[in-house]
This record gives sequence, structure tokens and C-alpha cells, in this order.
Amino acid sequence: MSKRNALIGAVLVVIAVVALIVLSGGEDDNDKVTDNGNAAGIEVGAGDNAGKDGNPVKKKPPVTNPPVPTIVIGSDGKPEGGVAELVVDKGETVRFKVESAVADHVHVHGYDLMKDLEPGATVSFEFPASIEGIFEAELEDRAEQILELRVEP
Ligand SMILES: [Cu+2]
Repeated sequence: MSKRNALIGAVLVVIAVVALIVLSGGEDDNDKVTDNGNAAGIEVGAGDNAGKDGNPVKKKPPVTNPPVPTIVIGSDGKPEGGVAELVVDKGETVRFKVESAVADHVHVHGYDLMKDLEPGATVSFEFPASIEGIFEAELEDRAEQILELRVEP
């Protein structure tokens, strides 16, 4: 009985050791492969999500700046949706962008600012609303009004 038990015990130990070696060897290989795969996947995914969720989408619109309006000029040289309207208080900052399918020049009357438009490109305006009144911005070559800017006291 005791010899048999000892033999069984020895056999079990050997099996256990072999199993451990085989399993641990296998696990090591698997771990390396899966860890690398998982780590890369998790890190990339988490990084993307953190960037998308954290900075631009959730935090910026309410806290920092209101979204900058973009006037889109179609291939017909006219503003999509008609002439844009922008109302700001005097002393605030006027901000808008113009995205154009055609070449022209944006002229902001009153403030007398002019920027070139190139097809497919976007230009940004940012200037202090220092003059009260109602002003138009137009595509200079086409004499096409694209914006009515109202600066209120
Ligand atoms: Cu003009």
C-alpha cells in the first residue's frame, strides 16, 4: 500500500512537474503573443478614445470658445444657406471662417479686411469688434455678400 501510494505520488509529482513546464512554456509563448497584441490594441484604443472624448469634443465648446461659424461658399460662388449673420457686442472678438469652392477674396467692409480665397481652402478671420454698426462681408470679385456682421454697443 505504502509503496503503491509512494509510486502514485511520485508519478503524480512527475506529471504535475511536466504539466507545469509544458503549461508554463506554453503560457509564456502565448502571453508574449497575446500581451503584445492586447497591449497594442488596448493602448491604441484607449489613447484614441481618450483623445476624442477628452479634449476636443467635450471640454472645448462649453468652456473655452464658442464654435467658430464657417461660411461655406459653393461652386456657384454663393454662400450655402444664404447670407450668414453674425452678432457680437462691441469689444468682443469677431471670429468666422470661410470655406470656399472658388477663388475670390473676402472683403469685410467697415473694418476693411481682405483675405484671398483658394478653392478647397479655408480662411479664418479673427479681429476685435471695435466699430459699432452693420457691415457686410462679400466675395470681392463677384460682389456677392456672404455675411452680415452686426456689432452692437
Ligand atoms: Cu468689398
